Amino acid sequence: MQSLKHTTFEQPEATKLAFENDGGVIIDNFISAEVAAKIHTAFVAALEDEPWCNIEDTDRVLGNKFFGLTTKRLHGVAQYDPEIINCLTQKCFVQFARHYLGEKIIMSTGELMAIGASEVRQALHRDGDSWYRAGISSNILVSANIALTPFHQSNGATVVVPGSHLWDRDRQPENHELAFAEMNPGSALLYNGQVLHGGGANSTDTTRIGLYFGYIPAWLRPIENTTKTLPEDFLNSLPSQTQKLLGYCSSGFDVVL
Ligand SMILES: O=C(O)CCC(=O)C(=O)O
Repeated sequence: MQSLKHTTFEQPEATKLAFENDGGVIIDNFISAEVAAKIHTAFVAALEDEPWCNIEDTDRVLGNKFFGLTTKRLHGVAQYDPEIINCLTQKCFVQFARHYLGEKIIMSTGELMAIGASEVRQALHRDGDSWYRAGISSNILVSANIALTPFHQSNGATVVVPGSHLWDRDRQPENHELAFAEMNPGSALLYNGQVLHGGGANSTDTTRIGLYFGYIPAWLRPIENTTKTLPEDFLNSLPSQTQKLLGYCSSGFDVVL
């Protein structure tokens, strides 16, 4: 089995080295354990209301073989607690994403990812494949999965294949090439859009919860349409730079014909 390196944002060179070599690195104390607990609490009611994806409901497209069946996903996450915006706009995270994606970046999506008891391992995949058809050869995604509960191999810690962002696309990993993003609440897995990874199997009776953010270059179309997932009043209340990070800004065809 492989392991992922742990660094902090106070060690920028070690962080970049691990990210570039392995395609993923764990940032210890990305936020404090107290802030992680506060954010976790903010999601409790919404998570309870949200059904598991294994319900029989043909209107729901989320519960499928890719996402899993004993998982819950929430979007529009920024509105749940002001600390979430602080995570997203955290200087070190934004600077890190800019280093790889260019000066102008936006959030592609924010997602609460809960993996419930008895969930099986998700298929390994590359998140950058969301834009696969665009045929872009460079990495266009820097993601963070912040642990809001402990992440262990046994309860669904994200499975990562270190180095696979540099592999030929059809190379499949052997079991000994997998690593588990084991971390404490408040720590985060930072990973490259080309690295193979997936939600882990949860053999415990607890739910593992991660808060995901992905940054992309501003010229790329994000996955999440924040004007649909976040209330307009909330978006209007944010500082303009935060609005821009969330892709909420007026642009587009503005020529008067
Ligand atoms: O929850 C996780 O650890 C990762 C989930 C994931 O990679 C996905 O759903 O695309």
